[in-house]
Amino acid sequence: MAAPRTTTISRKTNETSIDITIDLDCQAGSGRTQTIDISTGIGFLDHMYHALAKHSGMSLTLKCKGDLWIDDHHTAEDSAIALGMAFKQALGEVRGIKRYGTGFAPLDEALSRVVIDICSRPHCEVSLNLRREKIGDLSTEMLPHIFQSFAIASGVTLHVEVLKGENDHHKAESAFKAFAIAIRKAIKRTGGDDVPSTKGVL
Ligand SMILES: [Mn+2]
Repeated sequence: MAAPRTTTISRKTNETSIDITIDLDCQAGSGRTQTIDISTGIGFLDHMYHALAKHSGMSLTLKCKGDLWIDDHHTAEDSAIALGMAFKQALGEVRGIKRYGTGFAPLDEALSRVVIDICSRPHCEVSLNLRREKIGDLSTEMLPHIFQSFAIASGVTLHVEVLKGENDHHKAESAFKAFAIAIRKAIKRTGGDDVPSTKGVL
């Protein structure tokens, strides 16, 4: 039986206070119960993290109390940083996993593609083509920033593209679902203990 890939972290600053518990191995058929409990104070952000957890097969509890009386910036940014830190910590050494993952997800007319490389080379390219200023209480400019913050904190290379779509809610949600699918594939265990790199270390 492989070691559980789960962790709990707290990240507290003058701007946000965040507690996360994550378990990467709760996909259907795993025998582990998937529990998702997200509360950031920003409804649309909760909706995106919930979709990410659900479709990646994670259990995720994420509580963020941020300075929303200023705006949504610190809460969106710091929750993504903390989630990236928790993901990296739960995954542990990059060994015995697929490493690369690709996800495509439609949501009605919208279609997104996400490619991830769990490689300790933090890099992020995002193209969402969002048109509105906000979706619910989340500024659309924070959506690329969320992907970037996660990539830097977790040390992954991440390419996120909305390939088509009209509705901004659909476009953003399809991107998070594609992200979830890419993660699910990349963290899948090979059954071995190999480091998936010609360098011998990641
Ligand atoms: Mn939705």
